[in-house]
Amino acid sequence: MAKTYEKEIKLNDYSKDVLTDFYKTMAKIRKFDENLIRLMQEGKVSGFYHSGIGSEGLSAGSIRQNLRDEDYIFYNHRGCNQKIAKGVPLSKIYGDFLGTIEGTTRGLGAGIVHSADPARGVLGQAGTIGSQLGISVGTAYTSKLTGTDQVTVVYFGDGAASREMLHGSLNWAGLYKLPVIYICENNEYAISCHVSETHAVKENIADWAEGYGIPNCVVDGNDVLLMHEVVKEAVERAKRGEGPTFIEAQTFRHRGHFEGDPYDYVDVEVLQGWKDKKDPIKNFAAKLMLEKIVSEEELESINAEIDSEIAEAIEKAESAPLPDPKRIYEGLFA
Ligand SMILES: Cc1ncc(C[n+]2csc(CCOP(=O)(O)OP(=O)(O)O)c2C)c(N)n1
Repeated sequence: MAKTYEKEIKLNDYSKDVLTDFYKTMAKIRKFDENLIRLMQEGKVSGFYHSGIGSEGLSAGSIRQNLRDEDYIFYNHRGCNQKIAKGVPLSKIYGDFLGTIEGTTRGLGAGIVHSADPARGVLGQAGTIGSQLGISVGTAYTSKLTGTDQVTVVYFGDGAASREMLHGSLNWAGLYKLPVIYICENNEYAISCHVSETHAVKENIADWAEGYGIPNCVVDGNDVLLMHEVVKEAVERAKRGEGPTFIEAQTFRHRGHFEGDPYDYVDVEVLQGWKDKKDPIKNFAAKLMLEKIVSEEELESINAEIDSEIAEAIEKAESAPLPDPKRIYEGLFA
C-alpha cells in the first residue's frame, strides 16, 4: 500500500524569495481563475471552463524551483494552474480563451485544453481525458534515448487514472525506467462520480503503481512545501536515471466540475471544511505571517501587484485582434 509522504519542513530552510515565489504563484493562479470566471459572467468568454480554485498548492509546489523550461509538462483540463506555474504569460492564456491572436494558438481559441508553449516545456493536454499519460512516456523515452536530463511531469485527475491509458503508460515507464513523474490530482470526484466508484484499488490510486515497480506515495496536495519536496525528490531520482515516480496528491475543488455545474453532489459541510481548513493559500499565508517571514502589508502589496499584472494581461489579450480567417489553414496537414 502506498505510504503517506511526510517530512518535517522548516520555513527557515528556504529563502524568503523562494517562499514568496510560492505564495505569489498560488495567488496569481487563483486571481487568474477568478478573473476568467468574471469574463465568462460578462459574456466575453464562452465554452467550458474547469476551475482550479482550491488546488493551487499542488501546481505551484510541484513546478516552482523544481522544473526548468526544458523540462516537459502535460497538464490536465483543470490545468491553467500548471501553465501559470510553468511561466506561460497570463496574456497568452487569456488570449486562448478570448480567441484573439495574443493566445498561444494565435487565435484558434484553444480554451484550457488545446494550448501549448513548447519554449517553456508546456506540451499541451490531449484530445481525451488521460491520453496525455500515453504521450508523456514518449517525451520521457526521447530524453532517455538522447541522453538529456530532461524530466517529464504528467498531471491527471482521479477519473483519468481510471482509464486503461494509465496502465500502458506505467508499464512502459516502469520497464524502461523513464524520467517521468506522475502527479495524480485526486480531488475525489470525476464530474459527479466519487473516486470510491471508479477504482478497483480500495485504498489509494497510487497503489496502481506498485505492480509496475514504480515508487509511489500519497501526499497532501494542498501543502505547497510538501508538494515541492516530494516532487524535488522525484526529479532527483529521474535525473539519476532511477526512473519514474507516482505521486497521488490529495486535494479538493472549490467549484463544480465546470462553470455552471450546480455541484450539488458534494456534501455542503465537506466542501466548507476544505475551504475553511485546507485552503492552500490561506494556510500558507498564515504560516508565513506566524513565523514573521512576511508581514500582512507585504502580502497586501504582493496581491496588489498581481491585480495590476492581471488587469494588464487581460487588456493585452482583449485588445489583440481576432485572427485572419486564413489562420485556420496554418499548421493544417492533410
Ligand atoms: C476518455 C474520456 N472520457 C470521458 C470524458 C468526459 N470527461 C471530461 S472531464 C471528466 C472527468 C475527469 O475527472 P478527473 O480526471 O478526476 O479530473 P477532475 O475533473 O476531477 O479534475 C470526464 C469524464 C473525456 N473528456 N474523455
